[in-house]
Amino acid sequence: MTRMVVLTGAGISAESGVPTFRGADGLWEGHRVEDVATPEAFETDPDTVLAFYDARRRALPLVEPNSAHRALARLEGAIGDDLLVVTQNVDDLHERAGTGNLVHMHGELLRALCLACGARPVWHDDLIDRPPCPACGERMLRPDVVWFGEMPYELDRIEQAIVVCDMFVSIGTSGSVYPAAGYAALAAAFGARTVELNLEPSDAVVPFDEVRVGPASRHVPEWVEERIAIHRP
Ligand code: BJW
Repeated sequence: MTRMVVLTGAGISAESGVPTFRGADGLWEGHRVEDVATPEAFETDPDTVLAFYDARRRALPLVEPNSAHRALARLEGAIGDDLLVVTQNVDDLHERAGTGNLVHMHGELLRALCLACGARPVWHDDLIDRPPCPACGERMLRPDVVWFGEMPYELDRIEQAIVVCDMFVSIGTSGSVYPAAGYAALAAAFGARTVELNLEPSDAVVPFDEVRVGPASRHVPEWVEERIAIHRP
């Protein structure tokens, strides 16, 4: 049985209409994402940061998973727990497509994080008006997303899956943010085959064994159908 870890980034959701971070039409246009996606930016100007995430949360129901998200859900249907999808995305398109074995390493737009008690309630409303935390009542909720300098979620689970996987696949990520940017090299060091599916090749530190260049909506379904055909007895 082939054990796989698939790492996804903003590129997989781009064709659903969710903007990527870097590049011409990047989400933080005119700013370096490294300067604004920080706890310091939130401390300095919480209203701007809360309004920014409120707008992105409100836009989520307007977008739909695309054929790449759906293909990964089909792959899980075929190989089950041998697939772990690790997403850097804070949207909910993987789960809406049907992926269950999923880690949101940079958090989720549809959760809030209470700075008073640490609760992470599911959250669909705005945060700008400082609503009370459902767990402790304090009005100290922030978006449950991981900013620069903060610890991503479930790193142990991710690394344990990578060191035993046979294949590591990176989809639609620029490979510019650590620790995710180091995962392909980690997988390769432990003997996995590494594959990149991206609109443009990323700046990988260690070259991938295979690179397919083009839109995720085309390459991911093709790659998944190949994997399912190989898996079929
Ligand atoms: C398509 C497409 C189509 C387009 N089809 N493809 C060394 C080791 C460890 C840490 C560091 C280190 N050096 C520096 C650090 C610190 C820092 C870091 O990485 N800095 C860099 C600037 C160098 N990292 C951190 O601070 C992280 N925490 C941390 O390290 O904790 C301590 C620790 C230490 C040691 C071990 C473990 C931990 C936290 C990083 C948090 C990142 N947060 C953000 C914001 C989240 C909230 C939000 O959504 O607003 O996460 S930043 C932003 O970048 C977001 C993304 O998840 C992340 C990655 O971006 P992504 O997904 O790659 O998007 P883009 O836009 O960059 O690229 C899009 C790609 O899609 C491109 O390649 C296109 O070609 C492609 N594409 N259309 C296919 N149709």
